[in-house]
Parts: sequence; C-alpha cells; structure tokens
Amino acid sequence: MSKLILILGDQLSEDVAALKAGDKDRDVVVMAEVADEGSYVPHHPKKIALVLSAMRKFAARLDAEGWTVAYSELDDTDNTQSIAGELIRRAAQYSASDVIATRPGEYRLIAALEDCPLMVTLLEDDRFIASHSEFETWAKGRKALRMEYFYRDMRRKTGLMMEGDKPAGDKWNYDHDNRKPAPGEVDFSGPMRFTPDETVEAVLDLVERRFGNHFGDLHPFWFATDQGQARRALAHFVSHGLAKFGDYQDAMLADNRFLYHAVIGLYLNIGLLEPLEVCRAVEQAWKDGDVPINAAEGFIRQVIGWREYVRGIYFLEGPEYPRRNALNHQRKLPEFYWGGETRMRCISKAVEQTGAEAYAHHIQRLMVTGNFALLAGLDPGEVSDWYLAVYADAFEWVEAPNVVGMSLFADGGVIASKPYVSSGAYINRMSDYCKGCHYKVSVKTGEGACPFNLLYWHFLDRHRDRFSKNARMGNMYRTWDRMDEDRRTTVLSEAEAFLERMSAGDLV
Ligand code: FAD
Ligand code: DLZ
Ligand code: SF4
Repeated sequence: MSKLILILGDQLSEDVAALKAGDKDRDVVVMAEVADEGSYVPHHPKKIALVLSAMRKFAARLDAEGWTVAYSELDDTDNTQSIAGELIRRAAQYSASDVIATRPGEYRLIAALEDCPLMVTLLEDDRFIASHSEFETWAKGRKALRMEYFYRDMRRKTGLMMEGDKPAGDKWNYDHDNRKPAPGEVDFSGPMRFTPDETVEAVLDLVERRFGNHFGDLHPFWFATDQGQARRALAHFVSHGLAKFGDYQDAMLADNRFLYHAVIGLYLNIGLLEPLEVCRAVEQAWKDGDVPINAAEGFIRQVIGWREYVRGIYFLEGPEYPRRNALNHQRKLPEFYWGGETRMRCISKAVEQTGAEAYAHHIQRLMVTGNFALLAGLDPGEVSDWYLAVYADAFEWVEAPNVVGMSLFADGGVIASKPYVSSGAYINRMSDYCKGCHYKVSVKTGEGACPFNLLYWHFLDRHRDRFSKNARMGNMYRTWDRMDEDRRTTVLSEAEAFLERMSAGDLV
C-alpha cells in the first residue's frame, strides 16, 4: 500500500529524511500550499512568495524525477487550508493511512501532525550537523550552555578549518578582528538577484491577491527560488563578499542594506542550500588564499556554531520556550515596528529595509530593533511574532532562540550570559544612523536626548536585583551609581515620559 511522504515548505531538499525513506514507485509525495501556514503570523509577502515559488519548483523537479506528487495550490477549491487537512484528504484519495514526515521546525506543526488521525511517523531532520541527542549529550550536566564550546566540538566533528586536532591558525575564534565600524565605501554589490520566471510570476500574482495587505513590499522580488539559483548566489558571495565579511560583520549603514553579508539564511532554512556545502565552499576560498582567516572562520562559526546551537536550544528547552518572559516585560509593540513613523533614525531605517527586503542583518536585528525592544520592555511574545513575520529566513526553531533568548533575555539567560543592551554610543560607533537623526546621540538628558541613552539606564535600574551581581555588568552599575542623584532622577523620569508618550501613540 502506498504511503504519503509529507514535504513542508522549508524541507525542499532531496536529502530530507522523509524523501530518503520513501519509495518512488509506491509512495505519494504530498506538498500543500495552505492558508494556515501563510497566516499563523502575518508573513512578509516576499517570504510567502519565496516559500511558495520554491515549493512549486521543487514539486516539478520531483515530478520530473518520477515521483508521484500530490500538490495543492492555495486557490484549489477542495484545499482544506491546513497541513493535517490536506494529509487526510490525500489519504482518502490514494487509499493510504501511513504518513512519513520529517520533524517540522516548529512545535505548533509537530503537535498538529501528532494529533492527526493518520499513522504519522516523524523522522529526525538530519540536514543539520548535530542531532538532537548529540546536543542533549553535550548539554547534559553543564552549568552554562555557551556556544563557543559547542562550536569547537562542531569544528572537530566536521574537520572544517582544522589542522589535525588543532584549529587552523592555532586560534578557535577570530571574533576580536570582526568588529570594524562601518566602512566609508562598500565594494560589494550585494546578493545576486534573479528575474522572476513564469512559475514565480504566477506566485507573485497569488501572493499579491491573498497576502497583499501584510506588512512589506512584494516587488521587486529577486530571491533565488531553486537549488541552482541558490548555489549561484552562494558562489557570488564567496567570490565577491566573503573576504570582508569578517571585518564588517557588525557594521551598519543607512543606505547599504547588505554590506558584506551573504543573504543565504533564507535559502539554507528552506533546504535550497545545505550547511556543509556552504562551509566547504567558504573553507576552500580560504585554502585557495582568496579570503583571510578571520572571514572564513567568522562565517563558518555562524553556520556550524550559532545556527546549530540555537536549534539545539529550541528543541532542548521545549514547547513553552518561545513564550518565556523572564523579565516580565508587558509593553505593547509600537506601531513604528510596522512602518509607522518614528524620529529614531536607526529604528526607522532598519524597519524600512525590513519592509523593502524582508531582510536585516544580525546587528540590525540585535542592536537596533532588539536592543530597543529590550530597553523599552516590549512584550517578548509580540516582539517574537514580529520577527517571525517580517524576515524571509524566520522559522521558529531559529527565530525564537535568537529573539526570546539572545536578544530579549526572556529565557532568563539560557543563551546569553548578560543582556545585549547598549546606549546610543554603540549604534553611533558601528553605523551612520545617528547623522541626520532627530535626536542627538551625544545628548544624555533634556532636549534632543537619544532615547537609547535614557532607556539604557532605565533598564539597568529597573532590573537591578537581577543584574547588579552579574560579574560582566558590574562596571555598568558602578557608572550608574557614581552619577549624582539629581542626574539619575532626571534620566529615569525622562525615560518614563518617553515610554508613556510612545505607548500613547505620540510621535517619538
Ligand atoms: P550572514 O550574516 O551572512 O551569516 C551567515 C549565516 O550564518 C546566516 O545565513 C545564518 O545561516 C548563519 N547565522 C548567523 N548568525 C546566526 C544566528 N544567530 N542564528 C542562526 N544562524 C545564524 N537567523 C535566521 O536564520 N532566522 C531568523 O529568524 C533569525 N532571527 C534573528 C533574530 C534576532 C533578534 C537576531 C539577533 C538574529 C536572528 N537570526 C536569524 C540570525 C541572523 O541575524 C541571520 O541568520 C542572518 O542575519 C541572516 O542573514 P545572512 O544570510 O546575510 O547572514
Ligand atoms: C512559511 C510557510 C508558508 C508561508 N507557507 C507554507 C505552505 O503553504 N505550506 C507549507 O508546507 N509550508 C509553508 N511554510 C513553511 C512552514 O510554515 C514551516 O514548515 C513550519 O513553520 C515549520 O518550520
Ligand atoms: Fe538611534 Fe539615538 Fe542614533 Fe538617533 S541618535 S539614530 S535614536 S542611536
């Protein structure tokens, strides 16, 4: 009897476990565009277009290879609009009762498959370097789950940039060399862009009609939507962008959206690229002498270190992890996260490019929108839903640990040993946002004071009990305590007034 092989929109790889377990001559591949997946958060239209275009092309490829593919388009009249609903419908159509699926990257969907009245076998998603059990073994008995030590194990396991059992260059981590501020000029033209073909055009029409009211610009749509294109985009980055990736990884520019970033997370996360192929390409460029060691190591660390580590944390911590709120932050997400007006140029520019590209790089996410959300005490659940919606690479297994854990400290310190907070000075050092801002980054209180400067101290003050004994934060508290009392009172009352105006919907 035939079985159904479920392939989700972020499992578009020939190497995905369910497909490897299937039998081309007997089984039916089920792929379904469904409203449920398009609307659990209001995804950016470019993200929906990416997923649906890549799904259609992958289905066509499987079909050409001889698989029977039952593909549901969003507009099909008999589409039940949920993954479980489509499995049940296809089971009746093909007289099948067994489903083979690769474990989804989100608890919501895992629960839906477990509750489905068919016989569903969930296979581990082995497109990653570390399995769940490997991560659990690594984590067991450790007081602190710091990425650096996990990363070293992944270097040993993969042999990437290793010389015997020693790291290349005798150093595991070149992060110290990766903190240059924004360059005057960027000599990389950014990610490779692709003209939509017939398949993509049809999806763009559909997304415009069905999701055109979501935040973000659908056009111009330029993402890669199949494996061949994604590989070309990777090669383009390795040849032209990688060499300076390390140096300028943390830099931000108002009028350059990509700097030396790869813009491949979106392809990795839906299966168009594999982590090891990406890292091998980067390692080769270093071996060939085309890129310096800090660039190659810095990049590989992101992929086999951070990416694997956050996935490990997501599955280790369990289904309630994405809704944690250790700092009890309750403030509502202000309208300017959805494109409303704000006088803070850093936020306004980061949100503007997010709307245009469904993309912002790591430091924009962490030190601009994330930093502000943490300082202002925004509700982490709302913030997390925002990140899940607006970035093309956002899937809960990777989004939640980065937002709830790394950025908002809402997991109470599982990921970060101290909160990533900064005043305006950091943003000014690493970007050109402050030039031309309504606020003045050098002004600490009074007329024109940068809100980050006020909120930074407000945050430390209101969480004194939790953080003042943190060895890495002692200096911050000593500086605060050295300020005279009047000054501290002014800072706190101006910060309060700012938050009140923001929450009342005033232009801030
Ligand atoms: P590059 O900067 O060129 O880095 C190369 C690759 O390294 C990325 O493609 C990605 O696969 C990997 N990587 C780097 N940092 C991380 C990280 N912290 N976690 C996981 N992978 C990493 N990444 C996502 O893939 N999805 C998300 O939803 C997501 N949300 C984030 C939210 C916040 C608040 C923060 C601080 C980071 C988030 N990240 C997320 C991590 C990182 O910002 C993106 O992976 C990166 O910006 C993607 O762009 P890029 O391909 O140009 O990456
Ligand atoms: C993100 C997304 C969207 C927008 N639409 C679909 C879809 O119609 N069908 C589908 O199979 N997958 C889609 N996805 C990806 C899923 O939401 C993703 O598989 C889960 O969030 C688990 O990571
Ligand atoms: Fe952002 Fe403050 Fe700089 Fe304005 S002055 S861009 S609000 S950090």
